[in-house]
Amino acid sequence: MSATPKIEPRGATVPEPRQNDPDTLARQILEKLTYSICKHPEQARKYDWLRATTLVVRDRIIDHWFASANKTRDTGDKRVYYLSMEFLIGRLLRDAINNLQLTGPIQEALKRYNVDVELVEMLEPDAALGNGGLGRLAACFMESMASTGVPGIGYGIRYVHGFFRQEIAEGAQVELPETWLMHGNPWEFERRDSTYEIGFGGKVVTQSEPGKPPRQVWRPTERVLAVAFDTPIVGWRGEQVNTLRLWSAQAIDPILLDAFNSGDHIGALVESNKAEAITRVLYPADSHQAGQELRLRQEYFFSAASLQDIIRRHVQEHGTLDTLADKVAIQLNDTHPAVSVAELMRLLVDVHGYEWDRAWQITRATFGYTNHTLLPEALEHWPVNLFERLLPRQMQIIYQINAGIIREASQDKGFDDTQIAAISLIDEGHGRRVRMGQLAFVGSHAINGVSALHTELMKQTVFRNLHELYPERIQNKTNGVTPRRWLMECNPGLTKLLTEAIGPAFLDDIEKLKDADKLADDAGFREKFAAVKRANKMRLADLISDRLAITLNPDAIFDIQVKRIHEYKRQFLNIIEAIALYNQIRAHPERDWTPRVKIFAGKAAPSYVQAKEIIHLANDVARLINGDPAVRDLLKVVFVPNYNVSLAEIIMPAADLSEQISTAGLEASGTGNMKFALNGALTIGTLDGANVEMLEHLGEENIFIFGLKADEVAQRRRNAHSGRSIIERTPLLREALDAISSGVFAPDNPARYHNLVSNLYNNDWWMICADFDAYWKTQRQLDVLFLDQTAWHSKGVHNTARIGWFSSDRSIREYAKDIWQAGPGQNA
Ligand code: HBZ
Repeated sequence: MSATPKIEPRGATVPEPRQNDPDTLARQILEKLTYSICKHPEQARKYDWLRATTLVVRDRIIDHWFASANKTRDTGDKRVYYLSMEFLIGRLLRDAINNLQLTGPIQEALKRYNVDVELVEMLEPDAALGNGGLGRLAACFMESMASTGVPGIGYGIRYVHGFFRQEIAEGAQVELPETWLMHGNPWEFERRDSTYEIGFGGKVVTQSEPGKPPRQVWRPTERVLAVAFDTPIVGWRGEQVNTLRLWSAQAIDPILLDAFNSGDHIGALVESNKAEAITRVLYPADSHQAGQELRLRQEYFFSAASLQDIIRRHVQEHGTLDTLADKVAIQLNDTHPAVSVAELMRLLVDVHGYEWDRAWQITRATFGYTNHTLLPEALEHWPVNLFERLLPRQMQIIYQINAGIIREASQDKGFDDTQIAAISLIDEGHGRRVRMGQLAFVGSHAINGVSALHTELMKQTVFRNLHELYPERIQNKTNGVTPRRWLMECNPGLTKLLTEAIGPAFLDDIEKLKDADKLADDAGFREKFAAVKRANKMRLADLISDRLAITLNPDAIFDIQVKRIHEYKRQFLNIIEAIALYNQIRAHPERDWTPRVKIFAGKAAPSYVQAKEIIHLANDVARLINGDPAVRDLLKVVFVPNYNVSLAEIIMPAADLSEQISTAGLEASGTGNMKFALNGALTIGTLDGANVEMLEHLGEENIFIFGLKADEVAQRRRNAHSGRSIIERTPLLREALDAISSGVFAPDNPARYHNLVSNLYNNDWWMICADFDAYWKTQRQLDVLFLDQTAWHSKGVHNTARIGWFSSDRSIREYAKDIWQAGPGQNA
């Protein structure tokens, strides 16, 4: 759509940058409260103070936002576009205040009105536009791009309802709609001048003009508008401000007047409801392909809108698309935006008249693709007939891309039929389907996994044949987390302690935390480190006491597993261990048990039956154990409902022990593992995902690794492993499973867990029985270690000091150099 003409201002520039002293801030907060919110301070509620404070902080961001955008435009530096179906950003106010160095001044300014900044910050709703690791990684990456000076724009969907709210009713998960936009969203700016039409359906016609090659033209039958909403993302120290641009769907005709006038008032809204449905809700499955038409519509909708926006900006600035790949890098966050490959080809060939081979060269040079999972059930593939009906021209283009790849494979590499079938973009085996992983792979110049192990397994498994065809394309980019949110903001106590001990240099370069490594041997420092941990544990204990009326012993090991609930993540193994421990404490009350609190939190996909059973079991087990005076405060089990980013910010700093116990080979990376270690927790984990590299960085004496390795898991699966014989010869395990089967935890429905348990006997696909003994022994080793607080905290200090490499700043610098050729030092 064409933009409305601009007014040419005479002599107008942007206003003077704002002052950051508490007096000015206090005055401006009052002004916003009065004139933007229309509240007298005496009537103002906490929520009004939040809004006023947000607006004052936002003004400061805007100054830098303009400057960043102008700089990139003026220098012509390459931009990075991060296409992601999910951005799990959480709250933004504290992040903005911290990165603008306004923590002290804002606190002081609000104090003048007797307002506690923390209470105000806690009212901000979480932007929960993601499911888990993948969405949170996108959020960390946005912040790190801004912090490392990479001009980046994130593109995604402005879901009206983000990730569902979880309640636990009688032990079971209940899903409730999430309504983060209920009070409006002061962080976003609607950009009506960045509105695009997105088509669906219809047909493709061939147009011939004399003297020109015939062209394919797509004539969609359905069209909706994509409207941009921009949120600023402030980098550390506030210099660079990037943009998160989220698309919202709207009908072109909000009301069908014909229908309305003939009295069909509901029918008049059909179109608008259908259009708006596209961006109404986030799909809550993180390990299963949704498979519904609406999901494919979402994927195409945001991909197509983003590409039109990118192309418009590029043509405005550079006049030609010949230079697209020199000035634009587009990263596909998993396969959800993979249809972009076909769409960019369509735009280049059909709309901008490029010849096929040249268009293909530009496309491949522009895209990069990050894979986040090897789980077969999570790999996206769409029925060809659905694809064809919704996106007929893109389907033709996919066939044409496929023909080229197959030609290359058979002619240049001599691939046989089996190899060709494996690389084909069309899966002929399961009713014809488009394989989005293959499409993303062939359309990109760089394909990356998210940890060293995961990248290796990508080469050996899902992409084995494509890797053979293009051996230089797959590379590793190990994940990272932003130390601003996951240390400075969530753990001010530890940040202060570290600053006093090693100076503030680590705030700008988190790998300088290494300077704290030697303090592991310093008794004075260790004591302070322990005191910070204890305060953080008290804060979590208070929250749990408020929300669940469970009293915790802050001197117990806080043993925490928080993440999506999934069989491969093995919360079940952890629960079985809790039951075994409970049995042992009851059987041997005279022993010197180390008190332990097992904390769980996480959401199950609403249709994932086993995951919901695991949540139910955790709650049932918690009820029984917590109610048994025989174990007093030696063992408690807690399931904290509604895990989200804000809750994670309280949980991570409070952990003594971090559970990273996935079946080896299945967790692509994990990022919670990094957050816990950064906050000084020790890890019990398998050799999976990024745990493998954490072991290298932390040293084997500072991390507790157990269990089968990825190749051993694969081998057992090939040999039809089952749990029966292990259970029969492992009394601790058998007794725990017998207890579950007996129904003691579920007197209302004793058969509730029969399926969960019988799966272990008959199959043990996730190697819970296979790893139980090693897990149990490692836990008991940790019990002993915890009694030696000096040794424990010394390892805690080593964890914090040595984990700096797992910063998303490091990840982003690697992407910038090896994949994007963008950012500081990369522009010619
Ligand atoms: O991505 C996660 C991986 O499981 C985790 O190991 C890794 O650390 C993280 C970041 O790389 N994957 C996801 O979180 N995946 C999803 O959330 C997902 C969402 C929608 C889907 C499929 C997967 O359709």
